[in-house]
Amino acid sequence: MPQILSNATLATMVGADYGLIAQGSVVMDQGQIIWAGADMPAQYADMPVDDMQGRLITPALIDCHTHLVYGGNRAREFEMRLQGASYADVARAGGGIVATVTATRQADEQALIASALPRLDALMAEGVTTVEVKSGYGLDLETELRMLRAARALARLRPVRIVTSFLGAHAVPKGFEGNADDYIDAICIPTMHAAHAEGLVDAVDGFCEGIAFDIKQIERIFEASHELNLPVKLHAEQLSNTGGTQLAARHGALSVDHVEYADEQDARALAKAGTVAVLLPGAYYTLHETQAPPVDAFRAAGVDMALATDCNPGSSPMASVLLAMNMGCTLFRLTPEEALRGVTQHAAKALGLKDCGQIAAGLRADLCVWDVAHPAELAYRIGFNPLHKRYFGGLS
Ligand code: DI6
Ligand code: FE
Repeated sequence: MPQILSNATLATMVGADYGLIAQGSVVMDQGQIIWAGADMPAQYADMPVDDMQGRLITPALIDCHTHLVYGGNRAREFEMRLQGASYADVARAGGGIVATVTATRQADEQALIASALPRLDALMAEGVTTVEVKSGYGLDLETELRMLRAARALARLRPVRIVTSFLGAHAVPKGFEGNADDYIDAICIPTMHAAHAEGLVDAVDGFCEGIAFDIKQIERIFEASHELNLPVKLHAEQLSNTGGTQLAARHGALSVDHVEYADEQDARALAKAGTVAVLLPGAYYTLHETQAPPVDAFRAAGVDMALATDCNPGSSPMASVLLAMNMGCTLFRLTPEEALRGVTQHAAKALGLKDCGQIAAGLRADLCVWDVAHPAELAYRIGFNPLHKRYFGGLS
C-alpha cells in the first residue's frame, strides 16, 4: 500500500531553484518514490495521507567524504596546532595520520564499531541516510580489512547506507619512511586486492600531497584500481597544488576532494571529465587554512560541487552535515542552494550513486522532513537541527 506525504513544500533538487514545488506530495511504495508533484493523480486521491502541515521535504542528506572509523583521538595535536605547529609539522613529527594509525591498529573490530557509532548517530540525527567511509588508518593488510569490515557492519546496525572507499594510500606508514613505492607494491596494492575479494571496496581513494604520495605513485594505485574495475577518487590540492586534480580527471575519477589549491585549468579538467569537486570546509576551518577552493572557477567551468564533513580525528573532527553546509556558505561563499545540492544530488554523483540525491519517481525513498518553510534555512542556522522526520527506503 503506497504511503503518501502531503501538504509539503518539496525541494526536489530536479532543475533550477531547488526544484521547488509548493503544496506538493510524495508517494512512496516498497522503498521507492513512485510519484512526486503538486497535482496528485486520481489513483491516489482516496488513499490515506500523512499531512506534513506545510513542512519542507528534501532528499535525505548524503555525507560523501568521511573517515568515520578510527581508533583514539587527536585532542593533544589540536593543542599543539593551537600553539603554532602546522598540520604538516605535526605529521613530520610522527603525529597526524600516523598517530591515528597506531591507535587504530590497537583497536579490534568491535572497538572500531563502538567508537564510530556515536558519530554515525550524530550524522543520522540530522537526516543523513548515506555515508561514505574510508579506510586508511590501518596501512597494513589486517587493519585496513578490519576498518572496512567495521564500516560495513555499521549498515547492519543502523538504518543507513554505507559506501566504502579503500584509502591504503593515505600516508606512508612506519617502516616505509622514504620508501613510498615499496609500500605501494608490498602492502597497498595487495591489500586492495584482498579487500576487493571480500567485497569491502566500493571505490579507491588516495592522498596526493607533499606529505603523502606523488602523482606517479597515485597513478599506479589508479591503474591497479582500473584492473579491478573499481572507480577512483582523490584527496587533491589540499595543502598545495601537486597535479592530483588533473591526474584524477584523466582517470575519470568520481570526485576530487579538498581542492583548495586547485586552479582554473584544474576546474576545466574536472568539468570535461564530469568529476565532482568535493569541498570540505571542516578541514579548512580546523587547519586555519586561508586559501579557499576556487568556487568561482568551478562555477564558470560548470563543475558540480559537493560538500561533506571529512569527519576524521585530525583535520576535521566534525559530525554535522548541516554545519558543513553553513561553513560552505560562510567560508566558501556557496549559495544555500549549492550547499543543499552539495549534500544531495552532487554528493550522490561523487559516490557514483544514481538512485538517490533527488526527489523523483524511481529513486529510493530517502527523504527528510524539516520544520522549516524554505530550504535556505537549512544552511543558515548554526548548531540547530530542524529535522522533523527521516525516511530511509520509505521507513521512518
Ligand atoms: N586529508 C585530510 O584532511 C584527512 N586525510 C587527508 O588525506 C585528514 C586525516 C587525519 O588528519 O587524520
Ligand atoms: Fe579526507
